[in-house]
Amino acid sequence: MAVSWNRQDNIGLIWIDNPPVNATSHAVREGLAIALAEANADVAIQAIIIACKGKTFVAGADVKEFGTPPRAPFLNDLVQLIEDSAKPVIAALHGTVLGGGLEIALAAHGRIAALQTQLGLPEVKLGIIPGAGGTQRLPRLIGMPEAIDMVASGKRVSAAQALDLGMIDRISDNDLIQDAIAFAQILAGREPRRTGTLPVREFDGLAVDAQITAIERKARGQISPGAAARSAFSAASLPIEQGLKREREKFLELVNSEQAIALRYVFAAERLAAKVVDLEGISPRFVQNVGIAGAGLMGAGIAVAFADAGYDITIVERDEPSMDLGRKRIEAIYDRMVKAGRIDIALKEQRLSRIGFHIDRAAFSQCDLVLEAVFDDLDVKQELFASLSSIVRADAILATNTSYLNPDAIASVIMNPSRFIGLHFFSPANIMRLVEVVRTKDIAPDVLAAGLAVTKRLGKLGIVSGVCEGFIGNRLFTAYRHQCDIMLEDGALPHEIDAAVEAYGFPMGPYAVTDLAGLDISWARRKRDAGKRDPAARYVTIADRLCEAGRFGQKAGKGYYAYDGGKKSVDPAVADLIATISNEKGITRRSFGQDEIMTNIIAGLVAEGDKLMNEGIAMRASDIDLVLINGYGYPAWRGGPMFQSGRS
Ligand code: 3H9
Repeated sequence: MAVSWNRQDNIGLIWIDNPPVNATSHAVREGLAIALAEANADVAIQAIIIACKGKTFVAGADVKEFGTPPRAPFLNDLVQLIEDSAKPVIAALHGTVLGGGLEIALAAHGRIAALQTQLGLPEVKLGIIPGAGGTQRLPRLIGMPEAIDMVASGKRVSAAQALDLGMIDRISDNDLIQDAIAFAQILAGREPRRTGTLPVREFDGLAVDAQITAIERKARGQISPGAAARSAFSAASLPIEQGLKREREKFLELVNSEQAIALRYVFAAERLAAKVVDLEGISPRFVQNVGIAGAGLMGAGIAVAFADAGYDITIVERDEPSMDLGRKRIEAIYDRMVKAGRIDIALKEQRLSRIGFHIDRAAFSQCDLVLEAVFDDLDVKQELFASLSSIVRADAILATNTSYLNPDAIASVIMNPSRFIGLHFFSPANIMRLVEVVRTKDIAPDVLAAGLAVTKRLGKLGIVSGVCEGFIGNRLFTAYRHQCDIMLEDGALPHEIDAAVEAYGFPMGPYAVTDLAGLDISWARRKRDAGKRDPAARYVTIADRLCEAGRFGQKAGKGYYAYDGGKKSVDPAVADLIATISNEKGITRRSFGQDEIMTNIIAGLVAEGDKLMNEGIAMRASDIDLVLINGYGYPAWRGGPMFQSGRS
């Protein structure tokens, strides 16, 4: 049964049991409404607790029901029943209290949470706004700017933060249900404190206006963050009944919007990405002690990602000065987090204490996984892995973070290549969510499963890729850049393409990105690989010519743009150079509109996506969309090129 209840002395205990995440499916809503009515009708009961079986309190409305005809009782009505209950209702929270789950809790008259609980209203990530009172009750409990921040970002807060904010009343660090019963005894027989009747604390109206404007700008075309913020803002001016009515109308308007449909696709795609047919029933090989070879920019970011996820890390650098530099890099990342208020000094120290620094590779001897983040050169990597083979345990996993080299070629020097995997992190590795989990030729199933399990524990999205030059991401990026370069040669200018791409919803256009990353590394690669190029394929020389002119990007003060005093501006010299190149090739330049630019880019991405599927490099079309969204800034609310072209 999805909902059951019993009486313990004067307390009615309602249990929701709807695995895997206790979503408020129809059976839960119906059962909860009945249980509430029965517990209220039982004269021996003075207070009611709502709690959940399994690993979490309600994690939201059932997303599988979205897009299907709604069936009463509706969640918003049920939540109102909770708030209107004559007897005090206490929500006993654990796990991830999200969306409709938090809305149930907000309507209760008391909230107690287990220590590890996380709470949030992530609806915006599904292209909707909370539809069961979240935007109206949260500001009444925690204040306007804080509530707007939560509903518009969808971020989660910890139980401790929730307590500080006033979102919950108590934390249980012992037995949640016993503590909830003790709390219920205090409220028993008292007049419930109804969240909907509370006033919204005074706030600075101008500051909140600016906050909402900033949210809308940052959303770059996505509707839900601004809509959620505005709905929360209305709590200050509208009586609760009207606020709830408007919130519901907006929810119903958005739930079947194109953006919400695309974001639901992304939600399902992310869960699908973790499912690999031949890994069913395979337990991942155990990983807790992680070795990282190299603490350059990439290695440092990777070390932070692992330390944040509770792994024990051993870093080995080639000498003392490099080791000190690596340590400083890692400390600097943590200092930035402290400065941004994301962690405190104690947490920084705790995480740093998980990382050991060494210059002798023998330090890797007890690691469960050793990942290299050294210079992307086959000889360097082969030398490293050849020596690691005799240092690490026989069952230890060996991983490469190479972006372009063939992992199977690297693995050829390893005694047992079945333990070799590619884990391709994106830079900055402690921030970027995407990791390509590369299925090498001889990989053991429990090693591939470990790659996925590790990325999940890191809070990242692992996408399985076959072996090819550049894997899924760089292949797509190359195709994307090629389309853009062709348009440059045919008549567009870098700032026009960047503007079209940014208007579409990407945070940055391709040429601004290239200037930021630097043009020199890919130039070196192009020169190295010149012999491998298909002579029949169209080759655009603009990037090479910019490099020849010393225009290596922001670090050189000039690239596709000029950077006088660090400020980006369109450079006529670049337009002249591009026009010269077009002229040399006998191309009559023409103008490109934003729609045409995007149509061409998407067509290029879809064509490369098809190739990746046909070659078996990508497992499914939706993985291709996820790589673009999480690695390259493709707007999630558009679903991705494969989704838009009807391929997934
Ligand atoms: C909402 O609440 C709207 C309301 O404001 C208003 C309504 C009127 N529904 O992620 P996992 C499934 S909107 C149905 O791998 P984890 C998921 O598909 C909702 N199913 O586990 C998967 O199934 P399968 C707001 C759901 O431990 C399985 O559970 N809430 C839902 O890594 C395990 O999922 C959210 O947006 C759902 N809501 O993470 C929360 N959620 O095994 C979204 C999950 O068949 N969910 N499933 O593939 C999450 O963030 C994570 O799933 C959670 C668990 C943190 C809960």
